[in-house]
Amino acid sequence: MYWNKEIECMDREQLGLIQLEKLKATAKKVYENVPFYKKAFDDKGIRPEDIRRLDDLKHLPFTVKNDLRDNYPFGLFAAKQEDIVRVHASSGTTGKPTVVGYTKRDIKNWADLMARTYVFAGGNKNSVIQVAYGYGLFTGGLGAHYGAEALGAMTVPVSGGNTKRQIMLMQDFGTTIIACTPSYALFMAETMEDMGIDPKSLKLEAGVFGAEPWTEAMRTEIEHRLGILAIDIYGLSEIMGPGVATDCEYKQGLHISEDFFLPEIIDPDTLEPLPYGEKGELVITTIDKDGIPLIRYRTRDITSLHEQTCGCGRTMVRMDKVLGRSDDMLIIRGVNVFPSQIESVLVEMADVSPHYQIVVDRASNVDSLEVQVEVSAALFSDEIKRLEDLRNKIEAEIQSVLGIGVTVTLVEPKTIERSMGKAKRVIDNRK
Ligand code: DLL
Repeated sequence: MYWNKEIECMDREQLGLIQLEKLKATAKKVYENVPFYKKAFDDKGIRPEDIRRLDDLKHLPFTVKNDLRDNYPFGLFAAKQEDIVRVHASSGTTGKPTVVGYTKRDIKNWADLMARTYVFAGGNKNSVIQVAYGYGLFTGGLGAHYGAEALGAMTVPVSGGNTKRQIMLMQDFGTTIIACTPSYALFMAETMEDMGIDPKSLKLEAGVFGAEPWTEAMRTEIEHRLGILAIDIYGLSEIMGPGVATDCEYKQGLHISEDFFLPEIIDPDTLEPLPYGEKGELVITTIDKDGIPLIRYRTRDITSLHEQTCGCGRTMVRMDKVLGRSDDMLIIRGVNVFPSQIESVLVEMADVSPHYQIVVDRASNVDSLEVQVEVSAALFSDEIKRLEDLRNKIEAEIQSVLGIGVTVTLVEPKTIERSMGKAKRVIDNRK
């Protein structure tokens, strides 16, 4: 099933022609309306008219998150303030948030792209979609909400939190699709188990999970525990919000809605574009936005792109699951570590739950990495010897994946804080 088959399965050459026209129009729009871009284009000696082929994208300037901060709050908007109907913002850990603005047409297009996403998860007008992403300045709640309405589904705007009530509503309203972060989905599964509710007794069929990195192993765990299809949805507020890319039931990477977003992968050190299949930093140019179009936005997310048509028939480029941002990469004694590498080990292990936290510290100039992970209640009350064996096994397994020694601490069930939104996996005491 498709939401817009003509676009989703379009011949790539034909798609390229549409993209080129949209790119030219976007470059002209930002050059004429955003002083920041006029200067950035002029500094590179390029004019919008110089764009003749899609490949000319590589001559355009990059945009980074700090450019939004430096132009806080509305400096990068290309539309007049009277035409902006909504703003969202992402709260960085320090300083001012980055603010994005949408015109009426942007909101309509975003809802349409989100509706496309729900169809990937098997959604249709008969679906009951429970939106458990946070509503507010975060794009998750309202983005998922407008998409569900555009699809024609019955939309349940609960936002995050109050987990027992979420579950009651799922039962009473016959929710078929749940939209939330994967870590919250896992917490919902755990809460259902505590309440003695069999997830299979619900009408739940699928989940649209994103906003944070999660591994394939975590997907299998969630699918198994909730008895649903778990779809990965990617997006970021600077580019639009949720719905930039989504995977389908083939789970072979997330289809990027290329009629709106031009993806590139670059080497983050040389800033040179990399070919399909190679891993690097995802860069996105929005080619059909009015409020805040961005040219070559450096997402910091590490992934790779694949061009082959998917088994589902869609021709749009697919990106691999994002397993981390370059900012989240830890450097421990000189070795690069992504939290997702640790997650993939833990989720595969029997007797531990997938609730974990990573604590990084430095003593006498030496970095240490501790992984705290919950064990099952049965094992926790078991003999010390078994706990010791398990701890050694996890340490050895993580060491073989990362190539560095780590300390594993087994903690009692339910001691690691549960997340209703984006999970905080890492506490870095070195900062
Ligand atoms: O997280 C938008 C969103 C809401 C996406 C709901 C999906 C669902 P931001 O708060 O701006 O926007 O955070 C964007 O989150 O650059 C990635 O690092 C990370 N991220 C988002 N989706 C995924 C995903 C929303 N599916 C940042 N897998 C991005 C891995 C993700 N990381």
